[in-house]
Amino acid sequence: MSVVGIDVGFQNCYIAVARSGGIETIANEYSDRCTPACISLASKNRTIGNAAKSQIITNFKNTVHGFKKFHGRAFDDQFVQGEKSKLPYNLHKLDNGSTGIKVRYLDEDKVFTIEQMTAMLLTKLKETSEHALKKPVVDCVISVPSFFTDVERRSLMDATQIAGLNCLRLINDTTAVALAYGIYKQDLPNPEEKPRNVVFVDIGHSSYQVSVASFNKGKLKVLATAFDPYLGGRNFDEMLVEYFCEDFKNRFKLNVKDNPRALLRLYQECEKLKKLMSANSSDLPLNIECFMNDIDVHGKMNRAQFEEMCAHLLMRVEAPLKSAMEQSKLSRDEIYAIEVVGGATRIPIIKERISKFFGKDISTTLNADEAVARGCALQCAILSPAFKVREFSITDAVPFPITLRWKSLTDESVGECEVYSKNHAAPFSKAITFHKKEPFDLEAFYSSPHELPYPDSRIGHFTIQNVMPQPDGDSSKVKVKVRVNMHGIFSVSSASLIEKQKGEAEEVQMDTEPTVQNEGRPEEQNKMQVDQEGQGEQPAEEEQMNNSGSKDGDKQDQGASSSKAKSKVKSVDLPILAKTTRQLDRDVLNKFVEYEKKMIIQDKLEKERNDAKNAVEEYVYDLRDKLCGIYEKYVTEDESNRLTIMLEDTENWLYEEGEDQEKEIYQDKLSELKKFGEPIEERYREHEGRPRAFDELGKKI
Ligand code: ATP
Ligand code: K
Ligand code: MG
Repeated sequence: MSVVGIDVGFQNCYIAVARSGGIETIANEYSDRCTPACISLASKNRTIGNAAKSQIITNFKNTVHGFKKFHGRAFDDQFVQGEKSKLPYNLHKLDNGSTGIKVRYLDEDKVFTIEQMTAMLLTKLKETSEHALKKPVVDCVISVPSFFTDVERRSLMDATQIAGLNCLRLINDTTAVALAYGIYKQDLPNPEEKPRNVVFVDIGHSSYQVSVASFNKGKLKVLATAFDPYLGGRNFDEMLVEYFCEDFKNRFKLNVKDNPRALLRLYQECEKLKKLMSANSSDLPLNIECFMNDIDVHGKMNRAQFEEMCAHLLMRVEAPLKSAMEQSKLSRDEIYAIEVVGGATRIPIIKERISKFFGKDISTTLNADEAVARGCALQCAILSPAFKVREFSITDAVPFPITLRWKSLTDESVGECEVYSKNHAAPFSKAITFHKKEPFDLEAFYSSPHELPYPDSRIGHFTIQNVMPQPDGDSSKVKVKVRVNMHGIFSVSSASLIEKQKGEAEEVQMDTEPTVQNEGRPEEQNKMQVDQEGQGEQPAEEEQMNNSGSKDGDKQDQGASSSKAKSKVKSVDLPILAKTTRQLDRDVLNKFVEYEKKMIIQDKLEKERNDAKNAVEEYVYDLRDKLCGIYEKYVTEDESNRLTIMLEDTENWLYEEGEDQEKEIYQDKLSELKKFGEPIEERYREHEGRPRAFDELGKKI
């Protein structure tokens, strides 16, 4: 299996892999360890990553970026609508109400789902990893913002499947960073000692995440998470763009916002300026030649000015820190270190604000760009039976409380209980026991919608089927297992009818009747699912913690409501009918899987065609150079003249009717040229090679 970790950022993606030397981040074909989250669609192919980024301005309508936050969101969603007005490409409402992206691809209008867009990006990252590891890559761990809800996570999981990846875990960004921090630390307190508490801060291009984690030897536990999902580097770019739009309007009478290309250029220049200001506090220029209407524009800005105009953004730095600390119930002097990562934490005033909040210096011991990817790869290595890595257990936290409501199908009776409180350990399975005579409904939802960055608090609707009364007419005991899995996704994982027995321990007892249904998604049937219900005899486990961060998924008691039944009971599996927030049906997903494969082939063919064309062009230039260089002695003037004309014709052809031909045509063209070129090359080689061969021989003797 492959050991690969992928940080899918809003702007930048990084890959880390496990090789014999340990975990390392790898570079793509541009020798760049960062692959931009950017896809450009064209009439013959798509380009992804760096090559796509260079199309942002030239092919702005079909170059897609900044789409990560559309996962799981309805087109009518306020956030989507807000973004839509600022994007150079078109969004499109899909039949199921979700957000699609409309582009020209293969000379047709085409709408892609967000899952498909992210899958394209993942395809690229998969290929880059395969190239580095020189073997197929399927298994991987992918990062996700800690505030992503069920629907966003499910959508991302669908994307991984479309790309042909088997995501072993969606790991929260800050948890990946915590793992990268802790796993190599030799001096962590022993398990019985007071843990070391560390705050992790990740400010990327689109969002701001904080977590507090405690470390002991061999383990980490996330105590709290907090976030501002809408604060990141791009907000600072926006402020600069706004400023210069106004400035250019006044000084150059230009309406930048009416010109998408100019606006995109301004965004790029402002981002560069922002980065420069991190290193330099003096006045810095912003110059763009031929900006609009052939006008060169120039402006300037300095750090103090920048900080002043971003004051309202900087005010938002404190809240998540405060919230995370309050939730963790730790005082500031119990914090051992504050580790910051993410590109936007390079802005000096941001670092300053964080440092000021804690009253101590912040640490930047981790690689700000690569820590998330490295953490992902480490998690993948831990999960891989093939890779030896230090035992390290990871207990993450549930970011938003989850409530389960049950409803009788026949009468009015309802009830509810919060099954996962905020910061509850995750992944985690729970068993809930109901007493029912007939099928019942369970509805899962996030209990505090006001905390949710996502507009919809629904998680899923589960009907527990085939529930029947006991032969004596009594209610049956129905045990329902719910779970927040490795990906942070909630599910009702199983339901079973327990044969009547006396004196058993029960965790939660409910007198009303519900129903449950299972979605049966493949990734939930993976090996991490330890709480599979058997058909026959099995020990009853009322509550179980599946601390899947460690290799053996060791189980722990969860305290409070935990109890263990000693008796053996007989249980019968009950079918669950699940309707979750998942967007894509199985057959739609399969169609997308096939389509992605088709696009991969199309890209490959197009690349081969281009390579064939380039080979002709290169041969033309190379031969021409040599004809008046090293080959000069080996051709007659006549021969040389004829060939030169031929090369010129070929060059012209390449710019005219030869511009866009099938691969075979280029290959034929090349062979035709070689028919004339190769004999000359041969003569040259023979002649040049002979004395040297003698020399070699002479040396040997
Ligand atoms: P997200 O985490 O929101 O999904 P991401 O992971 O793609 O986004 P990062 O790569 O962590 O984001 O950070 C990118 C941001 O950091 C961009 O806004 C970029 O301009 C900013 N950035 C990078 N270097 C600097 C710097 N030297 N000074 C200021 N900002 C910087
Ligand atoms: K990133
Ligand atoms: Mg990031």
